Amino acid sequence: MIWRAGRFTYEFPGRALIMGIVNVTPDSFSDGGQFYDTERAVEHALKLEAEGADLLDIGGESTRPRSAEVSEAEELRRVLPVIEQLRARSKAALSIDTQKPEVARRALEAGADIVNDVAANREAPAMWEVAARSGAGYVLMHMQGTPQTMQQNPVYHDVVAEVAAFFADKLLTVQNCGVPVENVVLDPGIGFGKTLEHNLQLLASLKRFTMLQRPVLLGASRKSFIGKLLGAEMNERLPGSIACALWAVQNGVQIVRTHDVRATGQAVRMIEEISRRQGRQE
Ligand code: HH2
Repeated sequence: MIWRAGRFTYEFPGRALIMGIVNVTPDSFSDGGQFYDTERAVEHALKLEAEGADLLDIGGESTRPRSAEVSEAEELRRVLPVIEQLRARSKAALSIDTQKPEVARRALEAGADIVNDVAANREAPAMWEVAARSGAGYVLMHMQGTPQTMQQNPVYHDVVAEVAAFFADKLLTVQNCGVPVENVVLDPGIGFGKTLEHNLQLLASLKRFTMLQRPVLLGASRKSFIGKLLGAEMNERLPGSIACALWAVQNGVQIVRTHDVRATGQAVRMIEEISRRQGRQE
């Protein structure tokens, strides 16, 4: 299976890709304010790359539950200089994490390779038209509602079936808008309009999504469901996050989105080497 993403083409099965998170925000749920200026964001991104990130996901608007919406001008002010500098200084693939088509368009123009679309549940086609024109990779993520409303009372009849149906429906929609299927990655959107139980059910059923003939991305890093399940504060969630990453890779997920690149990358490499030998022995 091929994934085309701007300047990059990835082939799977292969080793899993590590996507490092670069939040150029004052209010992200786990690291808000830490990398909230161009220089610090760029240094952090280069550090994540040195630690083994294949992809760098740059975001200028927090999507944590009940987060404040950011204007287009402010979001552009945060992310564009970071993307421009990384395009010159980094060899990693660059992803723009945004809900706004104009931010995606300008980010791609500045050198981003991938649109990470957490709001793929919208109806308007503008984002898909931007992705179609550019040849960028496109992350199609499931969310119920919006970041402002999503955790109020998420309800599903069958969360796994509904996310699978969403993927099937949106895969057709984005292709109708001109996004080549080879550019699309699917993401069940852990924590986006989901209870603890929904998140665990989605993780337990990842094979339903990895069967769909597109690469799957998973972002569980430091999320609150880990804290809820384990009674772990934000700075205690690395073991739970790594467990999710390893489970995901063992179930066929090709891209892991994480704040903790070195630790997660090491754990993933370890399990991949062991799994490969198991395949040879059987
Ligand atoms: N999670 C977050 C943001 N973007 N994109 C994808 N594709 N998948 C995810 O699971 C995902 C995402 C939330 O994490 P973070 O960026 O650390 O927080 P915030 O949204 O508060 O900036």
